[in-house]
This record gives sequence, C-alpha cells and structure tokens, in this order.
Amino acid sequence: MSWSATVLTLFPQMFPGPLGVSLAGRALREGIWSCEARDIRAHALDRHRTVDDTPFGGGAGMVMRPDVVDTAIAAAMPAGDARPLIYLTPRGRLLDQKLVQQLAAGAGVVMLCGRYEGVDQRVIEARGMMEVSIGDYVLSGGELAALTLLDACVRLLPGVMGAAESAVEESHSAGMLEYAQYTRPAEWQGRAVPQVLLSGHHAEVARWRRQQSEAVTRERRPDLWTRMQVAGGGAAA
Ligand code: 6GU
Repeated sequence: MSWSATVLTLFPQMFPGPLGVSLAGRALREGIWSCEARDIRAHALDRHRTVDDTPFGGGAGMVMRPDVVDTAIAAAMPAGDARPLIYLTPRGRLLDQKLVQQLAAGAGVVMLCGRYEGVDQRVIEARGMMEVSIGDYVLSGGELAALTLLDACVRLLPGVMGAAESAVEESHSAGMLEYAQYTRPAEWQGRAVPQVLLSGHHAEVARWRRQQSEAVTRERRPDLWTRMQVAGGGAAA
C-alpha cells in the first residue's frame, strides 16, 4: 500500500511536475508514492464547462462553484477514503514540519487547489476540509503550494532518503535552524573553514554545531527561539 496523493486542480498538467525528477521522481517510479491529478473542469455541470462565477456581494475576480467542486471531490474519493482532504489557501493554518510528519505517516492526501479568488466557503465546510497555507505571501493558485506540501511529505516516506539523512532529520527538524555546512577546499578565496570542523574531535564538532544552530535561530527566527525556550530548552517537540 503506497502513500497516495490525489490533486484536484484546473491545471492537472502541473503534476507531478518537479516531483517527477530527483528523489521524489525515483520514489514515484518505485511505487513508494503515487500522484493522481484530476481536472476539476471535467466535473462542470453545463455545456460551457463553467467552474466559477462572480462573488456574491461584489468585488474582483471569480469564485469556484461549490456544486462543481463537490462533484469533483465525490469522484476523487472512494467511500471510506481515510486520507485527509486539504484545501490549499493563504487563509489556512501554516504548514510546518509537525503537520508534514503527521501527513507523511498517514495513507496520503487529497488536495484541492483553488484558482481565482478562491472556493465557495460552503463546500469547504460541508466537506470538513483542512485549510492549509505554505506562508505569508500570495501565489496565483494552490498548485505550487500542493507541490511543496507533497515534496515535504514524500522525502519522509520510508525508503525515499538514506538512513543517514533520516537521522539528521530526526535531530534537526525539532524547531531549530540548521548549522552552516562546509566542504573542500579547506581555504577558498582567503576564507578558511572553521578550524573545529577539521579537528576530528567529534564531541567538539557536535558542540560547535549546536551553538551555531542556536545562534542562527536566535538571530534569524526569534519566534522559533522563543518557542524552544518555552518548550524546555532543546527538547525534541
Ligand atoms: Cl496554499 N495558496 C495560495 N494561492 N497562495 C498561498 C498559499 C496557498 N500559501 C501561501 N500563499
């Protein structure tokens, strides 16, 4: 039973897109996960294949019709489908690594991508969708957000990453930014690699990396740093 993603979109040709190459692409070909993109327009109810209409109350843009979206969802989700139904929208809760881990641990996801000004709120409520955003900026549609969510989940599936990378994931996905990385040459354009990394003292290296991680988190992401302090200083969340 592979992890299965179904995407409802007006632009099915955007999938798997970049997830067809590299790590995710290999996992896709190996059957570790599957990606089915379904065209919402195929479920339009009239001969003009209308999927949207003007917003009640006026204003710019178009809103996707609840009847068309509901029909598309019904066709995409077999009875008893255990996968969460996610609507990608900048109005949603922020995606974070904890939600990614939860989704990756489940059976897969069904994702609705909105275009235009969004989707009629009634079908979002009627279907009990989880509304998810990937950050505080506006994309022209949910598709790139869906691809981002998928990439984040797929790399956590068993057999996608090597054991070494998985272990790193465990220790550093717990709400801190990563320490800086260096490779050869040991000196480049007059810039030396931090001496401790060349020392061979594993405990010293670990201590330096922990300090680096803390310093960069405190400086760049005071929000994460504060949360770490409240959670109890370095404990994995
Ligand atoms: Cl999920 N959708 C759109 N259209 N814009 C976004 C987003 C989602 N998350 C951040 N910006």
